[in-house]
Amino acid sequence: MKTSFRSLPHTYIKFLFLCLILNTAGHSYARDINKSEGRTVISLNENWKFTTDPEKKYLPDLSGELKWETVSLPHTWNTKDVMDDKPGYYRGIGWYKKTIKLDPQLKNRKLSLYFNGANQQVEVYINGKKAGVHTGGYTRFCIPVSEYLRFDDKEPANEIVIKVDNSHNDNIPPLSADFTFFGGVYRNLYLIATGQVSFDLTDYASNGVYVNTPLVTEKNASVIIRSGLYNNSAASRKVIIKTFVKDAAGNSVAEASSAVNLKSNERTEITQQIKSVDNPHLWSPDDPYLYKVVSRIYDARDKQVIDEVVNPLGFRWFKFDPDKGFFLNGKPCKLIGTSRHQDYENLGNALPDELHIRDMKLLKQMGGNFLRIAHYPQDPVILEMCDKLGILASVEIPIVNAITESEEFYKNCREMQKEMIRQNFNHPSVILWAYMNEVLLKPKFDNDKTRQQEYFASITRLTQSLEDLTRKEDPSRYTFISNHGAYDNYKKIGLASIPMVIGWNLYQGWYSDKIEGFGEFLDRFHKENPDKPMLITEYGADADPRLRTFNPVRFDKTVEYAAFYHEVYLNEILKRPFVAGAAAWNLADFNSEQREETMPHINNKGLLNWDRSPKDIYYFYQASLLKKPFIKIASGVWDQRAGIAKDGGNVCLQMVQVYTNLQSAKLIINGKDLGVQNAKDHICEWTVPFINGTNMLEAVSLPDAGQKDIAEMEFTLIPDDLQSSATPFTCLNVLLGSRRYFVDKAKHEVWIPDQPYKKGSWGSVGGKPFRLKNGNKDSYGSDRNIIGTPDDPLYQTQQVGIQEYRLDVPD
Ligand code: GCB
Repeated sequence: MKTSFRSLPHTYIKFLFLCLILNTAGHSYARDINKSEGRTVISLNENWKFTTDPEKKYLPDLSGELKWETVSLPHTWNTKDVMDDKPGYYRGIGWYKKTIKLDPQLKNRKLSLYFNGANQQVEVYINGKKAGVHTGGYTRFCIPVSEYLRFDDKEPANEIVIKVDNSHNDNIPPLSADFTFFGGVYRNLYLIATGQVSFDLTDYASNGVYVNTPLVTEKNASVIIRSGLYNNSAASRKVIIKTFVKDAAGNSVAEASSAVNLKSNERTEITQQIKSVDNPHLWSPDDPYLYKVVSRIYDARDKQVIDEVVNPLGFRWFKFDPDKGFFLNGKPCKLIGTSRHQDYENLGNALPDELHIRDMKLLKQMGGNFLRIAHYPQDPVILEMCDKLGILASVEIPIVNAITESEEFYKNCREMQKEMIRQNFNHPSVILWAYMNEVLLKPKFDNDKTRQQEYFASITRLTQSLEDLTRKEDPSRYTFISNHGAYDNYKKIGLASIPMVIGWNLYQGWYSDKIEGFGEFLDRFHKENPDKPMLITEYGADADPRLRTFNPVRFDKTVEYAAFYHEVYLNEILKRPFVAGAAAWNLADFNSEQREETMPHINNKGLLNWDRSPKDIYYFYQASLLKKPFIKIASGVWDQRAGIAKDGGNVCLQMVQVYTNLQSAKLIINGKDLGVQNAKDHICEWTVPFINGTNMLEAVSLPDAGQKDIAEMEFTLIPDDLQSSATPFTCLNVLLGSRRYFVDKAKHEVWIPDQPYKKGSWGSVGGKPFRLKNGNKDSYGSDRNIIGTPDDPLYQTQQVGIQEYRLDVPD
């Protein structure tokens, strides 16, 4: 067979990437060398001209004074302005244009533009004519373009123009949210050429084939395959649809074949059944064994392959039990993982595939078996990786915080839900379809209670309609939504009962003050709703990696408080079987342009930093979840330290934590054995004497010393007595009015906590730390963006009302 394939999004075809874009005199010449009728997918990512259009004045004429820059896709126009000190970021129109020449042989093919995603409203123009539109920034879409294209060598070449608009639109979710709505064609774009007869690309941009496994046991499994196909030609065609179930080695283990007579311009659907695959190799997080379903259309006369798509197939069965939690393949399986946003430092949301893949590997390496894809469907490669790595997943559409009571809004929500389900239907990793997040967080009409009741009734109606739609689209999965901790409000309007599973975003000990409230909430919900399965869909605490402390308090943004918070939460989650699972908020720090705080524009609740380097707490999850032996000097992440040498000595005592899943560990510093500690909840702790300069730490697992970890830490010793000769005073950086340390890695500077003045030493006389008067926050100082510096924590705290600040420095 001479057919070549590019992997269609969300299929995982073993493919020959046929990308023939030859640059000829400034424009591209897309040529298909494949003479057979099979499918070709050509990347259209390179060489776009891009400009913004803040005045909205260039439609339809794109000539004139516009300044174009050359970009490649994935692309967003918001990478820089989301990080500057000016509030807001560009939400408006962006234009992309490109010229391509097409091989005359493509003339008899059906051509479509396939977008993996563009935020959020798109219009496509080809050679000046509008070819299609799409609404919604997070789902895929496919625009048939054959009729607008020319297939010759003449100038000018075909011009493709894409208008993208990320302006706020009341009729398109999300309306508001704690993340940035980056604009642009921020995922891959393809030109797909198929024969006139092909699998259906127009069914909400799915690949036209839906694979169901109505029965799976250890002994056998049945498969039902529903395929949509169309004949776009003027003549009727006799075709044969063959479906092969292939195992991981590529051997066909079952087949089905159907003859179909397609009339001219007919779309039809056929259903094939494979009654039994014997002794199926089951799919699970520990053993994510994948079969594939290869679907082919053959011409009945010459037996040529006309089209082919490949879908993943994993044999598994699952259920949520309200008392006992989640079961996979008949065995209890606690779902533990994270939620994930799709952006990355310096790239916004326009990521190459490798970075998406890396995130999934990091989740797996953490020991996670669950991913909440929040708050919107993400790049197709995410679910491909969940299938491959064995990560169970939920996906949701972006209805966040509030709704608009308009037919247009409801319609857009329903369309997004259908797109999401149909595009991702075949992933064995998907177990839950969701459609709302904290929709009562910002209730409208607070000053008009009667009107507010109507608004709540509209929310209930929308919930019910999305619930019905989801159950109809896919009866094989569970439905769910995520609510915030205002339980009674959700209960009152049915949002704690309509979906099959209820997700809770809980922040006791963060947004509300008592961490014990978390366990209490879980027990109350379960008691009042004994038949409703539940998941914790969010919990988290901000951790700015530059802020450290030995006195963690809520809202101090230190790594230590977040570590404490996660330790408590994970423990509470694991000890309650009725909690089916939990997704920590969030896998990595992410951009939320309107946030200020210590690291403006960043939500710091990641277990990883924005560049995906781990925070200490990531290692805690590894120690708690991994089955293979694990030991890590978690405090080793804080490798530039400073502290006070007390009583004229030449060491500073500071606590060091080691995370391990082994029984105990011993710690050695600079060759000195500090003794053995038994791990309690996977944590061992030592008080460690640091010397000035480089300190070498080694943690060794016990009883057998098979595992060890090494950390090198730079320490700046500051004498308590500034005149002391044991540790000569050189310099002092103090974080006024704060109990935190601020680590500035780039400058090799560590700022230490403030202290009251002591004779011979330094500190403030009188005064108290500045606190924001903002209600329930135990604030560390100001939570405002300090303009003109990336080092906000240095300026956000103060000791106010001091009588004097004294430093008894030597001459
Ligand atoms: C939530 C939201 C999420 C926020 C998170 C936070 O409950 O669902 O979008 O980012 O809290 O960090 O405040």
